[in-house]
Amino acid sequence: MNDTTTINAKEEALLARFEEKVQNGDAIEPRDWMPEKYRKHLIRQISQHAHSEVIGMQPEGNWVTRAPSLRAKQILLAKIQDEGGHGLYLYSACETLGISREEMIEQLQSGKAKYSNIFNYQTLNWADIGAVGWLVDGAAIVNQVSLQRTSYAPYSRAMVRICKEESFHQRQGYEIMAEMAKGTPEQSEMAQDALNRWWWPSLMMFGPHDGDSPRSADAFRWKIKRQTNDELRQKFIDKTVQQAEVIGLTIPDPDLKWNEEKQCYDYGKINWEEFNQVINGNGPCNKQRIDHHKRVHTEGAWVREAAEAYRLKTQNN
Ligand code: FAQ
Repeated sequence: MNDTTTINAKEEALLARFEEKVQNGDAIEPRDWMPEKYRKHLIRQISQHAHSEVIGMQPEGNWVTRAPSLRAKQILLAKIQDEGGHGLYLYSACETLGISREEMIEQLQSGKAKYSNIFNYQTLNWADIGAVGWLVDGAAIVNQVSLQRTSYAPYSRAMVRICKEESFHQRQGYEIMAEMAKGTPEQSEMAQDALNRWWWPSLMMFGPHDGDSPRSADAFRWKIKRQTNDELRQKFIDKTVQQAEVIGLTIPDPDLKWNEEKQCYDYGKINWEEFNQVINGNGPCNKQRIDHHKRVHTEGAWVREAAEAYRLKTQNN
């Protein structure tokens, strides 16, 4: 037996052990052996998730100084800080896979790494802040609750923590929408208009339909994903249609219809051409979001340098 055969046999045994663990529903920890493809798949997904949380602070941050009351401002500030915190948990989880924060930031800023389609749309008025909380956080929760059972333990632990905070976010958005929907005719019109603009991009957040999702096969094999893009999208639609009815708003989809047999809503066609444009850098705000990230990252260099100097000083003492 030569060296290569021995190495291959060893690798195969490790792979078999890994597959068995995943199939048994055991969690994979950073110290465990894992196939390179699994590690890369996770780096892609977790880093893109982290970037989404951080870029997602921008459309909301835009409204902090224009919140209509001190209470609204405090709540919005707390929510945005939470999103920054979610980004940090996720970057840390991703670092356990052997990629540095600097590399991840470089991939985001160079356009190599994606972030959620949804944050490339403008928040035009206060009703949009309601729609983001209600729909965007609402969609994020449905996806993230499912990811709490993902096979990679640091990602799963981050999801448990994040989900607790996300439900507060969804409620603050729904409260804004409910208040506006029962306000003056102009306010209720603004709420409906925000729903009209955010509904379809929110459905796109779940990714392409199952048959068109190239990453899903590996994600299921390794139990990274537990439910398909379409299953999660359907869950979100069924929940949200009822919430819209309660506050008297109309979902902007003429094909939306309760399907008695399937016990869920049928819905209209999603514009995947728009989705592809947006995730490939050509949405209404892609350039603005990345330019802003680059500028703030450069301006914040001194904070990172100071933190590093402090770390070295305390380490040497
Ligand atoms: N946007 O084969 P699949 C939040 C890409 S957090 C952009 O189905 P996969 C909190 C996908 O990356 C929101 N790109 O891929 C908040 C792939 O391209 P790639 C973020 C998308 O990974 C609220 C290609 O299309 N949440 O909102 C999107 O199996 C308010 C093919 O797709 C997460 O990231 C999209 N929507 O499934 C913060 C959850 N969908 O990478 C602030 C974790 C697909 O090969 C304010 N991620 N693509 O170049 C996931 O669950 C999955 O990665 C999916 C995509 C479901 C997003």
